[in-house]
Amino acid sequence: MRALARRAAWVTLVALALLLPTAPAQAHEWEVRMLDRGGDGTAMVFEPTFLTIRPGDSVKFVGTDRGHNAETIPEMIPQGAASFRGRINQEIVVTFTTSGLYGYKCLPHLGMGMVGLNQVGGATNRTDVAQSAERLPGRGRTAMRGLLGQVR
Ligand SMILES: [Cu+2]
Repeated sequence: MRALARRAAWVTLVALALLLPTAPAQAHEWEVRMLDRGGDGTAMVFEPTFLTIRPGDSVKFVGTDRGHNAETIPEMIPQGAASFRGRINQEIVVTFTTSGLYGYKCLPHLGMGMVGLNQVGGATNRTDVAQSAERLPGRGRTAMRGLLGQVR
């Protein structure tokens, strides 16, 4: 009787273990810091400015210095992908599920060149992003052109 009860408990445990959801395979969380000055002396930057990641990975935008945010630039994300918008000083974690290029900016410092680019899988929307980059103001435009040059 006691052995039977123990066996029933085991069967229940195994059944429960089989029902547990499995973690997504090798999804990685990256970190992008929002800085007043980058490692090479450039003012107002995201670091790293360009990231190549896999679909399912996420990026944490860290407010290392104050007065910055991270938000997608309209027309610079893949079709059907979700945009994101952090508030000033807000740390956000964004999961990228749709493949393509994601151009983003710090709203107060766009004209100073504070933009970033994430390549998620293949660069499916490269032409669209390159066209939109030409409409960015000031150093935002030149910075985004440089980032697009890193896309493979
Ligand atoms: Cu900023």
